[in-house]
Amino acid sequence: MIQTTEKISPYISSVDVARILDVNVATVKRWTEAGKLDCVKTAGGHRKFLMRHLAAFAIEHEKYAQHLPLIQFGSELNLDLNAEILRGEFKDLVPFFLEKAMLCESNMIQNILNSIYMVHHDLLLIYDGLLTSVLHEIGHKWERGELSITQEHLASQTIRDGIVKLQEIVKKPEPDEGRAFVLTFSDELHDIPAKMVQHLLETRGFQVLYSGQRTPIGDTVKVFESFHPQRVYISSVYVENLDEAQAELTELVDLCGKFNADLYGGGSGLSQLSIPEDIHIRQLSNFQDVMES
Ligand code: B12
Repeated sequence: MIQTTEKISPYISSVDVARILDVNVATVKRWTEAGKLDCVKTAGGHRKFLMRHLAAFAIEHEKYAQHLPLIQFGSELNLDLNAEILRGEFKDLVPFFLEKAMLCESNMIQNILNSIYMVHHDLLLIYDGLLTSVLHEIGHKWERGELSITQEHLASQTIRDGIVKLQEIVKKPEPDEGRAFVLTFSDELHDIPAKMVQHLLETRGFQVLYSGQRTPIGDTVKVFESFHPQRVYISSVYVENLDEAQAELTELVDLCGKFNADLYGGGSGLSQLSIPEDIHIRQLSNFQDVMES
């Protein structure tokens, strides 16, 4: 686990690239000049590399793949899936990931999530790009009767566990941006989007209290009194009882007003509720919005 709170640069120097690929620095220079190995140039003219540059090179030059943390898919190094990870486009990876999630192959799930993070340093790509698609695909398959309820549970729990483990490896800055409270309504079982919101806010430097599924809003007053969140994020995917959810939203708006907290909301459940114009709730439609909120 990475414990440090310092910012770690994702850039790798030519010397380190040479060490990783077990060649000399002159070779690295030659490859970049020949356009075989991509890089970025600093203002001072130095070559810097990202993991994805190295991985793209290794996919073209298989001999070097052994030096890099490309994913071993079962007994083979599936270069097509590795290439998708590099490009950050997950067409074939989505069904593969879903199958592995249903089989609870948590090591594979973790390897994929960690690799995407290592290559791109971008959690949005994982949350908006991969996991939302996989979870929607679970929903479609379930609707078409292609998945049993148990299979759906297995897959969603494996994915949720994967997010929790990813939280352990992604370094967080000092929590000096303020305090945020992430919650769902009292009839909500879908807590995966809220978990992603928690993680994204932590990487932005917020100290986050996350109360997860089924939070009775009337009961949160003590949290407001002791934690004094400056921001509250409500995630609502499915509303079981419209009147109750509407009443809880009103309660939450009142609490935020009383304790001077900004209220943000997201999820398809919220769109079923009526939100009068004078209510101050900023509606967010995806995780990119959370990063920009
Ligand atoms: C996993 C899952 C479950 C798991 C949840 C596990 C868990 N720990 O979260 C379990 C098995 C418990 C479950 C239960 C149920 N589920 Co369910 N579930 C799903 C599934 C497959 C994925 C949900 C998910 O995490 N999606 C990923 C998120 C990221 O996607 P999203 O919700 O579309 O969110 C997007 C935006 O809305 C936004 N967003 C969402 N939340 C937030 C929050 C913030 C703050 C922000 C900024 C943005 C944001 O970001 C996302 C990206 O664009 C969906 C299928 C689907 N289409 O999503 C069904 C789905 C949501 N479930 C559904 C149903 C019907 C149920 C049950 C009623 C089933 C039943 N008969 O018991 C119960 C509901 C229980 C309850 N009271 O909540 C329906 C809801 C249909 C509807 N809206 O009327 C769906 C759509 C499946 C379907 N196709 O029919 N479910």
